[in-house]
Amino acid sequence: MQIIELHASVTESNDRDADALRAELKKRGVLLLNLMSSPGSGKTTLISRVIRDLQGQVRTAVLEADIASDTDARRIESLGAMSVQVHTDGMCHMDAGMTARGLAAMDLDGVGLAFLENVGNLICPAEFDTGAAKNVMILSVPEGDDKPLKYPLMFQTSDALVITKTDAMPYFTFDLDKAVLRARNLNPEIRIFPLSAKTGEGMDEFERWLLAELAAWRKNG
Ligand SMILES: Nc1nc2c(ncn2[C@@H]2O[C@H](COP(=O)(O)OP(=O)(O)O)[C@@H](O)[C@H]2O)c(=O)[nH]1
Ligand SMILES: [Mg+2]
Repeated sequence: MQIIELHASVTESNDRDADALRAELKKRGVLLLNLMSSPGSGKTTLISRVIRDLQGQVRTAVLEADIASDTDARRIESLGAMSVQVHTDGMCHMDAGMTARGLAAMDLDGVGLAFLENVGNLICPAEFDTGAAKNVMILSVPEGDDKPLKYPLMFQTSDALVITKTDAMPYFTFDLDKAVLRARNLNPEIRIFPLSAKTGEGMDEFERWLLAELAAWRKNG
């Protein structure tokens, strides 16, 4: 299990680093997805489910970013997928240089999907381009349907919104229509996938989207 200690990148332009990383990953045919959410909303569980469901169809690599511990990277490795744990030196987000250094520690040959599990919070990760092809925000049912009102930037910068833990819907006051409407008000283009990584309900549609995005990424250019 590899753990890398990283500090904020010192280059002057994060956007330039991000574009350079995106271009390199495009050349290699790797679709990098930046997963952002509150702690405990279900990022690692979702990635684990995708790895299991798509085993044999696509190779997956996972970059786990946390302030401490290596529990998430171990969870991913126990599924047989490649994973590296990055410690962010107390920082609440990943930048493009850190993402590039984390990915460089993995052998990406033959990898199709790469997930960056960003540091859990809904604020700073939204402000930094990591070089990912797609930003995916995860909102879980227990967090409530009002999060688009409180953290608008996260919804505005995401290409897709996964509304997870739908199996918990009977136990919480969560109005799915309201959540969808509020997210679309901020970002009319956002793709929305209600699902449960626990029961598997709704996973199909999300996984079809991932594979379609990978195919498009590899085709254009
Ligand atoms: N009921 C239910 N629990 C879930 C689901 N996804 C994740 N969890 C639980 O939520 C907790 C946090 O999940 P985790 O994947 O570690 O969240 P992360 O901090 O965002 O990576 C764990 O106890 C998971 O078992 C789901 O779809 N349904
Ligand atoms: Mg996690």
